[in-house]
Amino acid sequence: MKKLSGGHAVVRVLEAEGVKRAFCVPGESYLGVIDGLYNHPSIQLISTRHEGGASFMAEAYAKASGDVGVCMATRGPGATNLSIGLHTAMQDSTPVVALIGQVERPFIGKEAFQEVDFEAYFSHLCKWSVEIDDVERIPEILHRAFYEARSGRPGPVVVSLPHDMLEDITTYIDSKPIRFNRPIADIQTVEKVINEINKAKNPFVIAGGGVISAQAQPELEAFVEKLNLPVASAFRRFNVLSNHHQNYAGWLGFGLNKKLVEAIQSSDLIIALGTRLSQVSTQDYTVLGDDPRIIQIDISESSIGKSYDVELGVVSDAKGFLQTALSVIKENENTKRQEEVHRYNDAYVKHSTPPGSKGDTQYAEMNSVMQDIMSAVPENSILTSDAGNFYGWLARYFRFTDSKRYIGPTSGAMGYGLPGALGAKVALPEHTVISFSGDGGFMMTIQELETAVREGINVISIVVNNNMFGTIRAHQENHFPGRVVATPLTNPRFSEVAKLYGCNGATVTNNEDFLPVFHEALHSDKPYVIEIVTDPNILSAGQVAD
Ligand SMILES: Cc1ncc(C[n+]2csc(CCOP(=O)(O)OP(=O)(O)O)c2C)c(N)n1
Ligand SMILES: [Mg+2]
Repeated sequence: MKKLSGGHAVVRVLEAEGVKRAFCVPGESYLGVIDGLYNHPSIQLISTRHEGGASFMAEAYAKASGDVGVCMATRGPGATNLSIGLHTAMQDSTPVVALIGQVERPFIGKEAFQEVDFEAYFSHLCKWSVEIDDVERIPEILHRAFYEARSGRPGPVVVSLPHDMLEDITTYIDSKPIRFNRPIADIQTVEKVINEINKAKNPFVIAGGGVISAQAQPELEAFVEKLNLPVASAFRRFNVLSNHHQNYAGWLGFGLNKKLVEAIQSSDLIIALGTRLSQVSTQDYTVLGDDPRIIQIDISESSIGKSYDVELGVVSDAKGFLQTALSVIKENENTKRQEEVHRYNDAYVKHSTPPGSKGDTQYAEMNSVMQDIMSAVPENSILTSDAGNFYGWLARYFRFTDSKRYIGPTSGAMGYGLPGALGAKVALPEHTVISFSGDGGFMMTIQELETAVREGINVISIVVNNNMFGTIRAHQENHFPGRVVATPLTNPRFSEVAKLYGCNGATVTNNEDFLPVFHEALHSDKPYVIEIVTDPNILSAGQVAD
């Protein structure tokens, strides 16, 4: 039993939870925690240049490592800045714990300096928000915060730490994380699902983040091979199945393949596995047709039936469900659907093959750039991205596999790409990590290049520069033709700005120059920014590819 300050007790709980990294912007209100990390032997504290960057890094770190991401910020200004990454963690079901320094207890409720009621403020944005008002309760509440972040449908938890509470002294008794099992459907329910699949004419699997977080890809692959089922990935969840697999029918999201929509609409049974069938995946709840039959399997009972009426809801961890299913399915029960599965895959392959390049020399052209990236990107790469039209080329043409992973925000948050890449690279330093951003999104978190240089986190950032908020311009042209307002941008030379930060950088204005620059970036001993100057008239991947 030791006497410890509250700040140091918080660090002891982080150690017990196995935390290896925390991302922060420091503040005086929680200096007691930061001091506990001074020269810490097992927890690396990474100071960032904006709390939005810190929360994105923690979120991407969690996705890449499978551990809980930790970020920290101070009082109202810092905590509100954290919001974007916590919102992303909520929408993406990513386990994150955010520690926030709070006003001293005697001043709470007086609208004290930078005061915000965090339990109320984050109550909708996060899975749980809690304030610790007694130093003795740090282990109990903080372990519960980690448990809440990890268990069920994972998500973000905010823990508010009053400044004076962190300075109180406690008798610290070693504590342990809460251990728990993941719910698994019983064998009768699993057999019922298989029975329904066997009875259906053309069942279709839509697989989402639940498959990725449970690391159930090998089981999904075996399951769909045995039952001959086509698989579509939910929005930005490309890694549910190798995109080279013959059962892969493509991805749901913006700019999806119309042939995939037809295939899903002609299906008489949808198996939604680890997906809540979000607005984007279903394109405003239209993709599944008017009256779909759905079996939904999800770790969280509250995700079942959230977007659609389902015929059968199965509360189960995806991996556990699939393992049970594999133990009862007989060898290759259904060969009759093979032809259809191949037809869907052919349609995906056709849609995801970039057309030949125009050979333009005034601008670099994204079809050609994507071909070059796909030809040169090493195994064990992670690609992160922002939201924006530039992402259309990545989504459409890149083939993700076990060793070529995508990490990005289903929340559609701009500014994610660069800090997301830093979080992923910190988790998996041996991997090549490449971020994709537009000029609009890159400028939202560009300052994290300093974090990258200071901490020696060598990522490659690809910035697709069309000098505008292109996605919004495209919507503007559709809905308010000829009335361009708020979407034009002027930009600095991103490659030069990168050099001023201490990175390497190059600007590419034609197709031929891209590949040599990409190779240089892959071998760079510093973070590298590749700015690609694209034709402002080509706003989406489909515009030139169809
Ligand atoms: C944080 C945030 N703010 C605003 C938006 C709305 N939005 C979506 S895409 C976009 C423009 C993106 O511009 P850019 O990054 O240059 O990519 P482009 O569409 O030009 O390829 C905007 C403003 C958003 N998704 N996220
Ligand atoms: Mg742009």
